[in-house]
Amino acid sequence: MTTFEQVPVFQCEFEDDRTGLSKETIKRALADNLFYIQGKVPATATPNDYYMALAYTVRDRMLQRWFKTTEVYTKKGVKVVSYLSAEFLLGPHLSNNLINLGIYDLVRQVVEESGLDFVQLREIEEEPGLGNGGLGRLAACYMDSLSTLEIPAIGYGIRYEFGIFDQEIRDGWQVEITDKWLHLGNPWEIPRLEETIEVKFGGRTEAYYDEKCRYRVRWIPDKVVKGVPYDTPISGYNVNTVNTLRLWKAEAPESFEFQAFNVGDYYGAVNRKVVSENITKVLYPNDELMKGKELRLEQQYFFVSCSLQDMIRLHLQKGESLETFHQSFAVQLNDTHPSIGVAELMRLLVDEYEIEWDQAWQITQNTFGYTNHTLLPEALEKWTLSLFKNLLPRHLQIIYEINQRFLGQVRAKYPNDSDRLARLSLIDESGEKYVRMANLASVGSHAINGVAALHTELLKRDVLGDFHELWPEKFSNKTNGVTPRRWIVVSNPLLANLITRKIGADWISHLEDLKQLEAFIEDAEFRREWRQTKQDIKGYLATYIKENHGIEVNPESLFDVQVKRLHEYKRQHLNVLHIITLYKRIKDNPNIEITPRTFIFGGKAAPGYFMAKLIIKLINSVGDVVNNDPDVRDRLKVVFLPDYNVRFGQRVYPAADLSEQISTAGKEASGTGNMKFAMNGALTIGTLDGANIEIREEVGEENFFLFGLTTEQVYELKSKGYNPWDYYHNNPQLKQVIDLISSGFFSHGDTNLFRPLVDSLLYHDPYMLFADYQSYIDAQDQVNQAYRDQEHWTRMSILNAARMGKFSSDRAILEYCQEIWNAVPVKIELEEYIQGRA
Ligand code: B1N
Repeated sequence: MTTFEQVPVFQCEFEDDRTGLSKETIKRALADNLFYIQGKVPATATPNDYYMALAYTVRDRMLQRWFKTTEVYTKKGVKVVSYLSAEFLLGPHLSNNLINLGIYDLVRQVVEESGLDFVQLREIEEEPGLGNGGLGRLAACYMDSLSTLEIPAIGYGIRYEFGIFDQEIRDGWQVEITDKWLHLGNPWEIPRLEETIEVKFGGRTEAYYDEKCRYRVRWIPDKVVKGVPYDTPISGYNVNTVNTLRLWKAEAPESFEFQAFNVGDYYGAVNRKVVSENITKVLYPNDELMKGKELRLEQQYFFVSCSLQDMIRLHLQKGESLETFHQSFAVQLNDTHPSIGVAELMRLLVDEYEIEWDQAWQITQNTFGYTNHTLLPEALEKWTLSLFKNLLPRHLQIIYEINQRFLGQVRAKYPNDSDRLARLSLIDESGEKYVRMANLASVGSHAINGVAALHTELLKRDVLGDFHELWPEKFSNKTNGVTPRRWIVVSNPLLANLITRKIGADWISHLEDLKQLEAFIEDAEFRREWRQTKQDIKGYLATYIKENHGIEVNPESLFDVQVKRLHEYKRQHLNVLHIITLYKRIKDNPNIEITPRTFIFGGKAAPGYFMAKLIIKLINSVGDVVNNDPDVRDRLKVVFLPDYNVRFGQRVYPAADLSEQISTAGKEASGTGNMKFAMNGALTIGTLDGANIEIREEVGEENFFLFGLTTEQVYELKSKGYNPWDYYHNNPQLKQVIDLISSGFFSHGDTNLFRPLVDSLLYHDPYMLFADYQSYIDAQDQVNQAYRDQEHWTRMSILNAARMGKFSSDRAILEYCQEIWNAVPVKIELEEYIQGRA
């Protein structure tokens, strides 16, 4: 029999010709892909057809590298990082891949010489919004860095048919629209139908003795769902490595449907299929809120089981035995969302592969690392025992077994300490019983980390304090980072070019090199160029806002930006209190000298989060009044830009002068937007929270506008009894602002509209806006002063960007590799005839 490799036409020597990088070859590839893949000729082609042809042309130029990289996973001795995340907020692929492949300018030129509008085609791409916010975007940045650092890695997640909803604003209120990102096809993914995996749900367990008289348990599920992998290539910058992001789609298995057909239950069979396929339909849009919905646990178990089975298959294919599984894979849990993996790996090893419990436990602990991303109590995942038992009966037994053994150890170490046992237990028995997923992840992992220095300290002290006491050696900090490829090179080419002209291009993969910019700080011409670059980008954003939202903004004004999910702890409403304060000042004294500002907001509220939605309405209502008051004379503008997403982030970070990072101290685990702003030369106004602390440390306190209570002061004030009324009564300015909202001034006389918000502040103020109000206003006044001295502002802006080396995701990934994963780079070598090609 001939194998495909023996058939000459299937060998790749003509690859040069097919995916080469001469202009002619690229031009022909565009025409070929339009005709042979899209099935269109120019006479009938839509802009989307051209976009698809372009995307395939780029994807084709990654395939050789992708295959070579994938081959590496199958080599003995290569350790692969497996990043398990329920969210990957990738953003548009096209530009990012062109930059990473080093062919952006070339391809752009060819597209334009072909008579097509490159920018138009680029904007057609639907971004995969498979995440809520920072956690999902972090996973995407980490995938970029893993490839760039040539670390063998696979990202595993869920191929949601509907990602994060699209946001519209109607009459100032958020309206959610389903995100149909797949409706015109997705050229970046390849389904691998032959690697489909089966996942079981529900049913019951049964004990039995095997042929060697060993006690065993089998799981008799009542439902089986197929997981179909869809692979997306993740290119690295300036290297051959192209790693894989493998996202699972749920499908009903045919075999199960036939059973139903045989008893004549046609409707039941089809309905079952629909129900199974629901698992990967939609991303839960509740950022940092645990709702305990069964379908969410199904999603989590579904993708984790598919992924672990996939890893086991790859491991066994290498000819290795499962005893060495942890030497093949380092599996990182991106928060507790995939933490059921601890019980699932135990089930696979013990039940399916008949490994003894103790050894299986060793393997499991050596395999997993757990990253915690939040301290907010309402975000900590826990599942009722009844839900768990219905869906995953075998896993519940395994969790009980893990718990019993674990608590045995605790009892030995701390005799007669029942409170401690109750706190450490995997089961919360204080009321209705729950499985605590953070405890499961902590027990089942060899490494536990927080995402910024302060966050890790608080984690060790509070949420996982007992675990820290037990196993201090498991804990470490891994401060978040973001990829400078997407967040500078792709989103801010003007700044990237300016930097490269000064210091060369090495900074793109060695962000510490930005330090070299400090040498030019006294160069007046460089400062002028820096300032002009920022000005140009602000101009682009102003044009975009005008064209897309019909609002005129002054590009000379200070661009003050807060873009992030809407959440009370992030305090977008504190920002609004500042806007109203400035507005009052103008109303009281219309000729007052005031630094012109444009306040730009963006962000989505969870659809069921009433207070967050009311804050959006407040921003828009205040905007209506301020933007239309002739006394203001365009010195203040307030715009809420709908549908904040990765693509809009790429427009807005580069255009910001001021970055608002104003969460209550101790609440924002890290933040990553804060890093994207500063890298692009924005100054930060912020509290001592999350990574703000480290950013301030790096850029220098004189280049950062600090305000607000520290975490300690927040605790102290709370414990001695915080009373927001004291601030209201003692601060006339604050009182005026609050009274103005209450009076209906921003709501056409309706005194009820914002009452829930005002009452929440007056009676509870859980995030202590009132306590921080004056300090925030004072810091904003300093911002105004500083902005008036443009030379000084520019110096501070340059220093911010120059000192951001630490916040590259490359640094973060290197730390994970060295301190948690024990993973090393593997160079991907290409055959000679492909070298120097895309
Ligand atoms: O993770 C980011 C951090 O920079 C942010 O500070 C943090 O708020 C964010 C449940 C979450 N923590 N927890 C979530 C997301 C979705 C969900 O369903 C929780 N997101 C964060 C990256 O470390």
